[in-house]
Amino acid sequence: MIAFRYGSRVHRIALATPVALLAACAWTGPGAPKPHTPPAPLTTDTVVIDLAPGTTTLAAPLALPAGAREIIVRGHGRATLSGGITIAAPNWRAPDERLAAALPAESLAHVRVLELPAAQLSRWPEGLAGPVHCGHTVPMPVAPTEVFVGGRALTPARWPNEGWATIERIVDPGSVPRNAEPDTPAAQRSTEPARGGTFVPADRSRLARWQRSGDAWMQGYWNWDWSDEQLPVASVDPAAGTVTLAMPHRYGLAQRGRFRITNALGELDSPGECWIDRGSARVVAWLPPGDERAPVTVSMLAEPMIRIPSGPGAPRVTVEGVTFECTRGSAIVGTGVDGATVRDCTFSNVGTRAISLDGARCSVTRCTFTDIGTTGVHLEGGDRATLTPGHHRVEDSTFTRCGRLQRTYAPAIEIAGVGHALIRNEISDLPHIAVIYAGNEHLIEANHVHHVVQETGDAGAICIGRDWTAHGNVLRGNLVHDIPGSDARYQNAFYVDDMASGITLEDNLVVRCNWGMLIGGGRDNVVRRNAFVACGKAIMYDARGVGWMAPHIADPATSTLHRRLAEMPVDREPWRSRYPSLQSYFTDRFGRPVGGVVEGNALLATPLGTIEDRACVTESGTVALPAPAGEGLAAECDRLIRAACTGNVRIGNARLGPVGPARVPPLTPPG
Ligand SMILES: [Ca+2]
Repeated sequence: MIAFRYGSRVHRIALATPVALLAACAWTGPGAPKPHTPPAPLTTDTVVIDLAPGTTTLAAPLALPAGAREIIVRGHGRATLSGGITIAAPNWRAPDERLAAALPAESLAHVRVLELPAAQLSRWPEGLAGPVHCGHTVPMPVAPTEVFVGGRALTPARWPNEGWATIERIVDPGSVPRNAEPDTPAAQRSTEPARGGTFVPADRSRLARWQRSGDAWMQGYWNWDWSDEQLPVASVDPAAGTVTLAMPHRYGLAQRGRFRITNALGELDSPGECWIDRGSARVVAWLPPGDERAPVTVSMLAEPMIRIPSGPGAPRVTVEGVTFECTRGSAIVGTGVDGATVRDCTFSNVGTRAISLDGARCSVTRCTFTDIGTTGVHLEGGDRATLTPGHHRVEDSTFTRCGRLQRTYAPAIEIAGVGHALIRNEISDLPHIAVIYAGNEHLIEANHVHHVVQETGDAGAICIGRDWTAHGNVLRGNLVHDIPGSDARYQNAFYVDDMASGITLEDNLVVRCNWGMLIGGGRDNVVRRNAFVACGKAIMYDARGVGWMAPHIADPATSTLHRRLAEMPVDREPWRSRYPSLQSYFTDRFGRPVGGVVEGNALLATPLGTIEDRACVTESGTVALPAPAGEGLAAECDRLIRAACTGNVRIGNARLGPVGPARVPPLTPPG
């Protein structure tokens, strides 16, 4: 099924049918089906790999032929690349006696068992994978094997079925790895052998069933509201009422923490839960109502589905119109990549990052990301020393339910380096941050972000942190709404955290958020012409550098802020001319938020908030708009959100819109 078009210097390779199972990845391997073996070396300019409608299953990354200047991977119809097993007509059966004895009695009538086909399993030599250690600062390398029914992941059997359980008492917080790190102030630094913590759950009625559930793990916000970590259970002692973890939590366990047990067969007690018996290759599940006959997919592939080539002579790669789903690893990755384009693609039920590229001029356009295990799109590029832009772009794309497995620091979009643009994306339904940016001169404009930071605190929808040299970033014309919270947990729309400096936030509209903008003590941050509607407070511009953070910037040998500033040549060009104020951060009012500007912002049914150091941060031109009474405010919020999504809005001095993906017709690939 290969079509060559030498005349036009285009080489076409067609993966024609869904039964091309595995062939796509086996061009160069032993036993590769002849029809999919590209002639080598290629001397043509462009290779087009046509994916026919239907599912092509990958047991290894899609092989891209060498020698071409350009490769286009093009999907036709609903062409899908899957990294797992598909069972179109599953034969669910009642559990056997041994399994029944391990299940909760109330589940017996509902739980069914599905044997996974050995012939298909054998294609992935690594087999079925169990839970992995992951969380904040422990990026999930590859997700566990998951089971998807009707397109949604089953939940590894857990308790509580919704939300989190609380801790009554800490017996032993365990060791605290964070205290051994080099940026911990010397007075607080300590090193001890790794030791999992022990605690007493507030509800101890289920410890006996946990004790019988081998291979159980616990996922928790064990100490801070923004640091999740999934850790294996070492032991459960029903008599003592204690649980001991097999590994320490980064910050040590705290009584204020919350947790849930997961992958515990004894907790399989509600629709949508499952447990994978890896030893006998069976899925044990209480299926969602009506899903008994739905196709089942099981994620298997640990490697990326497409690895973009790099280096001298590497082809420029375009991926368009392809659906990626059901895989344990990433969909598209590349290091040192120039000019990769991903457009009109769909990513769902991906285990880790959907796209991770480093290099220059890569773009992600009109793509949809749903139920991503960790981060949706991660892009790095550009040179900070010379402020050379990387020119990556993410635009007109939609992100829903990222951070599905790793709950914190797994945003929809993460960018680092210099000079990238995030334009007209819509991001919603996340436990933690929507966008993390680091570096310089990024443009984040006309994005629509809502219902994020749903499970965490001390976090914002769009965040940067702990860098005096973060200059030149512009966040403009974004709409952020519906982030409820409290003063105690300070959820916010825009977070310039831990003295990050040199950032401009302008013409943004913030509706129904706890706090609008939290500027954590940095210098040279400009907050102008934004509008805040029905928020708990508009702005908190604090002075933490002379407060709780003072010990963290007192010693240049341990301070992350000092280290990051020392890494940038701020006294040489182009830094010296472009960001001259950086010359005086240590000599002019060290630690204070010098150069902060709060100007021309509009408040509607929202208090301004707090500016802690008004000698350093100037406030002017704030206007309070008349607020509709009673239910009129809710209607006005809805009206403003709709208006900003569909057209141009002016409220106070802020001008923005339309936000979110441009409504353009979908790609119609050529036949
Ligand atoms: Ca359960």
